[in-house]
Amino acid sequence: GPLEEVSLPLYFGWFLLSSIQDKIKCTSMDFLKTLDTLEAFKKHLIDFSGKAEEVDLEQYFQPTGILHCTTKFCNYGKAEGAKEYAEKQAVKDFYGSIFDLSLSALFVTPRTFGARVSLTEEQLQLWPADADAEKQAESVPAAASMPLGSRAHVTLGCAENVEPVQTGVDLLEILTLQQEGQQGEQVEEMELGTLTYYGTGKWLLNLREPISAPACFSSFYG
Ligand code: 2AM
Repeated sequence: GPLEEVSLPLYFGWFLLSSIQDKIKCTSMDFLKTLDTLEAFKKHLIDFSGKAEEVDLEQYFQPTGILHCTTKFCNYGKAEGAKEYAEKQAVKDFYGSIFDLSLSALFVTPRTFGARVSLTEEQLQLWPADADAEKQAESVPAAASMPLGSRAHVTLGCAENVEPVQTGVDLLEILTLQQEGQQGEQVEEMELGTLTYYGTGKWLLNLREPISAPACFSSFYG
């Protein structure tokens, strides 16, 4: 098939359809705007600016292009397990299919802004089985013991000089704190859901109503 004839892509993933991209961009910008004005956020500004100075979060995070949830970063075949992933039956079967992704939380750190994706059993068939996506986040030691697919996310923005790969690392850090029993500090009931602070600039908004996002499973060559 066509997947074998050309070299492997930069990555495989779910690409959000354009109608929902606009909706998510609006919702996420509204969230940043609100977060910026909260006293609780201002109290911890030092995490973001190194000084207690105001930050404009909408400027702080640069958009990173088409919204997607990476399943496997292949780096044109140079990444470990890339070929095996491309040859998985589920990858071939579902290539080009539309899925409904459930965006269950928004999170903000001094480095990244993202949305957590809660995968269904069917969607997990497209997640690298050996959890190497998790292993790639070597800077989070406890990540190995997290349930498969914990890292699934959509990057919504990155701080200056931060690579998008950091978003998954940041999410795993927050989930690891949760798993270790850290409750965090519930700071606010917002219209969208409950906002919790996990220390050192880590904020998580659990969405009351998950956002359902139609997305096409495909790949990106760049
Ligand atoms: P992201 O999934 O957090 O957005 C191209 O760089 C895409 O591949 C981005 O979407 C990026 O991060 C993802 N990516 C880059 N390097 C990666 C890695 N080592 N592991 C997993 N995903 C990676």
